[in-house]
Amino acid sequence: MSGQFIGTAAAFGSGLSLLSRRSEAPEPTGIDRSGPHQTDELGGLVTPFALATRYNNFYELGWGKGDPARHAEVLRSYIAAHEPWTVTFSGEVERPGTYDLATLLGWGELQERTYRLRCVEAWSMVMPWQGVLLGDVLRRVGYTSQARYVQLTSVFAPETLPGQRSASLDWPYVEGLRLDEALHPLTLLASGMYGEPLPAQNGAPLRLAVPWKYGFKWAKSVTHIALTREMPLTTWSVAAPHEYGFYANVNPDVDHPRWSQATERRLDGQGGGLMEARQETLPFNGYAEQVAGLYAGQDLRRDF
Ligand SMILES: Nc1nc2c(c(=O)[nH]1)N[C@H]1C(S)=C(S)[C@@H](COP(=O)(O)O)O[C@H]1N2
Ligand SMILES: [Mo]
Repeated sequence: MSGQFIGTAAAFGSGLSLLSRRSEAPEPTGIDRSGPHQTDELGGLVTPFALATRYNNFYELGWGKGDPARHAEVLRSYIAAHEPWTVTFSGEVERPGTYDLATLLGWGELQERTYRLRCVEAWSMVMPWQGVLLGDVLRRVGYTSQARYVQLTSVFAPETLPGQRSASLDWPYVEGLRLDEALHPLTLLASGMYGEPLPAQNGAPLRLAVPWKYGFKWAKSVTHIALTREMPLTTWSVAAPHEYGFYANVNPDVDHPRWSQATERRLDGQGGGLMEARQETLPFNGYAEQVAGLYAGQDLRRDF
């Protein structure tokens, strides 16, 4: 694969030390690191940092789009109080155990990717990410011949996170991928964005980035990764099984039961906030060339 949306750490000098210290770093505020000519490989403008950090879905921090930014300090403090952040690997793995973030980030070469994030709610952003391949991490931990799926679990701290005090969703937030999706070279565990440590509202200190799937697959603030034989439960397919499936591939031909998925509002800061014109949604969010082969022979209307 080539193109400016995929790259490694070469241009990101002190990246690794930044990554390992990221949860202690001060939160960047009001920084717009997206230059006027920075785009994804399809020419889409990178969303301003200020918008990407103020219009979020992170239900652990509230249900409004502004709530995650408003409550970010709660998660920041939680992370600081739990240094070092750890991720526990279990299930069909060769070397189960709990590993700290710096160790995990050392298991892969640092990647720089500019990805579209397409929310199932029919808005989208273009954001630059830094992280490691989930595949590199899984190969390092090792998976058994029985492993077929990966489940990722987000932070669980109901005494701290305001959204987890209500039973609005089944907490903790869980998401999953088929093993071949998890091993795909587009699938990242991101620890930074816009060249900064991941802001709390965007899923600090470590979140999934899987650009051909709807945003709800991009689990934030990951604490557990389990390899499983059976398809794991996922939060949204449990909450509303007729609306959200396990696969959740971006697909303009399969509408949400309550709205069309044919178009999206691109939040690129050009239209005065949220007034951007709609644009067409692309199959697999524009990554079909790379990932369509994963689903050969599969009925993607049934496996939505
Ligand atoms: N743990 C957790 N992860 C989550 C969510 C959430 O509510 N909780 N929301 C998802 C949804 S619906 C979207 S669109 C993206 C939004 O990511 P962003 O706020 O960084 O743009 O995060 C996803 N990851
Ligand atoms: Mo979403």
